[in-house]
Amino acid sequence: IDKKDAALAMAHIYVGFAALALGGFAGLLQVLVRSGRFTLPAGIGYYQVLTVHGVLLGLVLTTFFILGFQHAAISRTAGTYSGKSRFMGWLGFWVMLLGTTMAAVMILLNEATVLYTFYAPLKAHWIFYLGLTFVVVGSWLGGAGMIMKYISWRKEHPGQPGPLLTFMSIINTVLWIVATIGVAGTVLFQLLPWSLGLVDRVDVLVSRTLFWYFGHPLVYFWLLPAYMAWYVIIPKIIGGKIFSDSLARLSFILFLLFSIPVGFHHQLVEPGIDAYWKFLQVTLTFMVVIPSLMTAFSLFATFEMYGRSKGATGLFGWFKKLPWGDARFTVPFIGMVAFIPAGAGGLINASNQMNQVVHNTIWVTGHFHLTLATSVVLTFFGIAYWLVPHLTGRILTKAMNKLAIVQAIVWAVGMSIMSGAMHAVGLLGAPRRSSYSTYGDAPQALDWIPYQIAQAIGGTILFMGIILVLYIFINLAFFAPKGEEEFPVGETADTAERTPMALENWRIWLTILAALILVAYTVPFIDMIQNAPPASKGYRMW
Ligand code: HAS
Repeated sequence: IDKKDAALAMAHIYVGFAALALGGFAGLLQVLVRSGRFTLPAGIGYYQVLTVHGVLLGLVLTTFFILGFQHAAISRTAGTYSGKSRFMGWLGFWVMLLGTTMAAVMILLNEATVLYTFYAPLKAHWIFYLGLTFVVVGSWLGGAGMIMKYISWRKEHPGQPGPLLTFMSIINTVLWIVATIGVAGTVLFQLLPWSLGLVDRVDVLVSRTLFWYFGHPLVYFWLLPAYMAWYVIIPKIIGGKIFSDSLARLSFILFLLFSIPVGFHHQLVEPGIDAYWKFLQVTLTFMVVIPSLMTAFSLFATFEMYGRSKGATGLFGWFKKLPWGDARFTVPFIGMVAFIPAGAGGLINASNQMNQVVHNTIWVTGHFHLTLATSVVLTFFGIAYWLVPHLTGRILTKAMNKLAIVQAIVWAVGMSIMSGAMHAVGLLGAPRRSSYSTYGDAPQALDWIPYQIAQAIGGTILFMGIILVLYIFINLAFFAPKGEEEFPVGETADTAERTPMALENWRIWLTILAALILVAYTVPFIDMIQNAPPASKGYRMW
């Protein structure tokens, strides 16, 4: 891609990997503390370190990496950015970086130990909330740059569907913009005034609901770039074709429609929300599983078509034909395999009765270390292994390719141990987000100890994985031999149907999206506001 666009994308990716280094270290400290064998020095608190870990890895690494990747993907498939798009991209980057710095300083000063979900009643310094506001506004500016490029492409190519990777990036951007309205609402109207002392109390239920209106689509904002790689990039890397352009687009549209009106599945045990609305949102949650099943189907089809074209026979003969020695394929593939148990865990979480068992246990932490920290993050690493050299004008050498495969195996082993132990001990009732000294040393908790130690072992192996990926990243960014690394973009299979233009009719999809959000949230919000007890009673208010 164009050098100036490459610089914009790389700027985001540098910040993402810096967050990985610091956030990963915080993760190591955490599993050690939870094992009960280690105490943090200098009076640093467990929850402070947990906040550093969650914010840096869950919010900073993801948002910066995703925006960087999407800028590159759009520039590659829709063409070089105009001056205006690039300006918006840079403006967004600097505003986000300013916001991140403000929030990070407050966390390090222990003025914002509110975890990565930061909803009330935990309260942070106002600078933290202002920083978050800048991060969100910055991401909107960057997103606006992408949308401007897409609009100009469509004007130049009337009657044609946008390039698939660009279309997918725009879906993810729209999803992000609609989702962040919720978090902007709670930050601007509740948390900022409260932390500035302008109001005494805030309604915690409203704060949590606005957060989860954002918090669930957030996880698909993380997932969709991985799906972009699985749908569009992996077929090219293995030498095959995309099974169907229309299927890929439809699955992204379904994510846009169904990922937002489902936040209540994080609030199933919460009083103050009528069971009817929880039921409705759980039903919608099961709808958002469908595009993932479509993705699994499409991936198997791509692999099988490719394998058969190479002479594979039998039901699974294609498996042997895949390019196992190529890190650009193998690393994300390990992520795909992890997504099968990870997704199954999600279905358990979403089932009302089973949620009563797992909610607020460390099972949930196990779930998102398989989804986000394995499927998504390994795919991001797999992307970085060709994207970083592509952007810096270098190549992925054979030695780095091998090391990248070793890295992914180390990661998979560490994560299987850590996340497996989290799932298991969660079923024994071990709570999430609690320091060893909060519950772990109680006699009733003795059964948990072996699992906590397994978590520490898994977490330590994972930390080695982080050191390896950082080593590879620094090599690819600064030291690998100069050359041209391909930005792979797959073509659609000849057998696929033509893509209907209705799939790119934003009027239809945005109308359905607005209708679904209104149906899922209007009455519950009216209920919350009408039934809120007077502030003087204190209930639900802090
Ligand atoms: Fe989740 C909690 C439900 C997916 C992340 N989730 C969380 C939290 C996070 C998170 C961070 O309903 C904790 C939030 C907090 O701090 O409190 N989740 C789901 C459901 C799905 C799901 C139904 N989650 C994700 C993804 C995440 C993520 C993706 C991040 C990226 N989750 C929940 C619920 C809770 C929750 C409840 C609240 C729990 C509570 O009580 O607090 C679904 O989207 C999953 C669908 C996935 C599939 C799998 C498809 C498989 C594919 C791979 C194909 C493989 C191939 C290769 C082709 C159905 C596509 C195979 C080759 C071979 C040879 C085998």
